[in-house]
Amino acid sequence: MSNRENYKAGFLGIIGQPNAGKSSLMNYLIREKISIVTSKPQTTRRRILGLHSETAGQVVFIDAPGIVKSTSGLNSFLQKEAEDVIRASDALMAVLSISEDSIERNQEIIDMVTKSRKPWFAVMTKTDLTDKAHRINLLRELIKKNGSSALAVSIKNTTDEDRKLILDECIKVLPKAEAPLYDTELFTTENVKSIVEEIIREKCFETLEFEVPYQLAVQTRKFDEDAKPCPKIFVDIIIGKETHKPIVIGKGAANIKKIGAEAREEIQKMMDVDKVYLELNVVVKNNWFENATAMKELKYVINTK
Ligand SMILES: Nc1nc2c(ncn2[C@@H]2O[C@H](COP(=O)(O)OP(=O)(O)OP(=O)(O)O)[C@@H](O)[C@H]2O)c(=O)[nH]1
Ligand SMILES: [Mg+2]
Repeated sequence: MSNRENYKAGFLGIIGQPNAGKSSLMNYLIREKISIVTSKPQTTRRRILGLHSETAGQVVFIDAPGIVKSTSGLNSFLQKEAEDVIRASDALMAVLSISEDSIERNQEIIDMVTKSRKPWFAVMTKTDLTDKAHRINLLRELIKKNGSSALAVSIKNTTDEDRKLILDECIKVLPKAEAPLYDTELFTTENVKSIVEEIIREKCFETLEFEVPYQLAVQTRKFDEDAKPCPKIFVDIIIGKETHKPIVIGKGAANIKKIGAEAREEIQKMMDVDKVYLELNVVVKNNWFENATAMKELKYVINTK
């Protein structure tokens, strides 16, 4: 590794409103789909680590849930998780979407990262949305006024130059380091099992409407990677109400089949195998999202290590 003296490495928290494009941005920067993305807010529930390594340094991205305010249940976990990501990070990237309804929502994020007293910079997202283009200058001014330069990105219309500009800024705000924090060949520290669970949750989020996806969790029951002739995965889709069961299954099992088919295809790609056996089982755990013990079992618990 050249230029050891200027080598940088550290944790960069990705902070923004729900649906701002945080996970999309991380996946784009690390060139791998690690964190799930859907059109619905509050997709990301717990922190997901993504790694970018180059000669100048190593960025350990921490993709966080969007900022929500709540004092109970799963939403309170989301809030604490995002706050804990801020605490655990060496520096922060504020992700500010030009499609945000009000400038105050972006100001709120800027205030949070400023208050942390950690080095930070901002990236404006969704700049391809031409009907919102008039907000770009306003947002740029706001970011400048708060002491950061404003990088801009559209993941629908990406360029290598944008990517490099953002990655350079990420490395700039990180502390000096002797060595990388993780193996430089890795894209993530997530294990295959949790990526599989997240892929299934993504397909549920995309397929199901209203409160159903928000009261749904995914838990692996059995994961036999070495099974022959192909890996075998048994997964529980946990729902909060008995009445959600027919919705998740769908007419003639249409929804569960769709979720299974889409998830299986993506899991096969991710695991780099021709075939996986995937069995989905719908399980009711009444109001699990309001129950601390049930949430803990599903790993929706702050892990401060
Ligand atoms: N048009 C457009 N859409 C984008 C862009 N970036 C993200 N999106 C879309 O915005 C939606 C939310 O993206 P995510 O990456 O899941 O957003 P997030 O901030 O991680 O959301 P949460 O995890 O729910 O907080 C998805 O439908 C994305 O496809 C962009 O640059 N342009
Ligand atoms: Mg996300």
